[in-house]
Amino acid sequence: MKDNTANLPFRKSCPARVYIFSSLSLFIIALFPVELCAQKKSKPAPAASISFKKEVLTDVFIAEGVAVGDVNKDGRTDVLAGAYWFEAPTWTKHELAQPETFYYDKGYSNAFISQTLDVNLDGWTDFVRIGFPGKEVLWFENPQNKAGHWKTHLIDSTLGNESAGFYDIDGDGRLDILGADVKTGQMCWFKAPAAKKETQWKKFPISQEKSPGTSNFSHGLGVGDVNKDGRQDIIIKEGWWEAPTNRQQANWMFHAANLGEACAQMYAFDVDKDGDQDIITSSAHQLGMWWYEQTQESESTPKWTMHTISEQFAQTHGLAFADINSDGTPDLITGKRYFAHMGKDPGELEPPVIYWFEFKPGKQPSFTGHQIDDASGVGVHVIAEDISRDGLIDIVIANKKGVFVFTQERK
Ligand SMILES: [Ca+2]
Ligand SMILES: [Ca+2]
Ligand SMILES: [Ca+2]
Ligand SMILES: [Ca+2]
Repeated sequence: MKDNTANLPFRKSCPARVYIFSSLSLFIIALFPVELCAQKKSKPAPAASISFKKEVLTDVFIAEGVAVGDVNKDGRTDVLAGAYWFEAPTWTKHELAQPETFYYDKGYSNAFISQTLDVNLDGWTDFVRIGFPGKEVLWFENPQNKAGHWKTHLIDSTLGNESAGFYDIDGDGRLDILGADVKTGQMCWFKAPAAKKETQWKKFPISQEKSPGTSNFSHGLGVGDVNKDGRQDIIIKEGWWEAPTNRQQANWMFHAANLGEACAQMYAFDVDKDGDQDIITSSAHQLGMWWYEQTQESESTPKWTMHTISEQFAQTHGLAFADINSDGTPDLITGKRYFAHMGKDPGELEPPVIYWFEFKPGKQPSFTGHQIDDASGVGVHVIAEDISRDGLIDIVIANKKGVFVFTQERK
């Protein structure tokens, strides 16, 4: 059986940043040898020994999504959200674009799922920001420690699906963008520029026109190797597209499957350890976190059976899958997306919690919830990466409550 952890869309261990900036890794190692070598090898930890130190970077609603990366090349991981970046370690706020005012009970921001990437390969990490669903996707060029707003570049004027995001679709070690062309109804991926001074992203539609999952407000999207052929497939709640050898080709084969209600990010993992991939999701606006067990209905038709993971809180519109306790298996991190529909969703006025669910796969898989906080929640995604660079996964979120860093600590 293949190592499932190799198939995660977001790498589970600490050197994620080195991976993302693979082309710069030698440079970074040369610059910060002590920093990287100081990362301790993390050991499996009981949940009772794990806690999180909360830092409030702002309590103003500026974004629904967030990104992390070393903006100023001082060897520390900074946080980027909306029109700002927050400089570690004291989280000094800097404008990177013209801010706007957003109201938590009247609407949304212009900054949804976000990511850092050295787009133009100049050695400085840039900021890529998906806007309101169906609106534009922008990247902001890092000004290399010079003052002023960052130069803004348009990647596409419209991108649909509320979980459009950043994945390495073609497996070249560099993140791409996955989302929908709402005009044609095609699922597409955008390949980041691969050469210096190149600024254009190349767009590759992979589905037929008018496919499911491709409207502005479609819910549920993820990447994972569903058929275990070593290639990352694209998953929506209506089924999955099988990645061909050449990811740039059109019309990937679609396998219809009922993977449930409107959800957030979707992950493929062999939850019950029977050798086939199952799918993990969480409800975007209602109540429920689920895994869909893959069984064989007939020789050629898989059947997907829903199992509930938790019904502790609603509006789990962002779901991360990362190894919090260092036991080698990714865990689930989610929470309530506070005021996701301006107070109209179920459980809207309950505390905006954030939880990690300790996941033990097996014939009787278990997901044990541990509360991290009750006054933040999640946005449209959750960053689960080692930002303090000690080998332990930390959590960063932006939502209508503000921007928050939760640094993992162990007793
Ligand atoms: Ca920094
Ligand atoms: Ca595959
Ligand atoms: Ca399975
Ligand atoms: Ca784990």
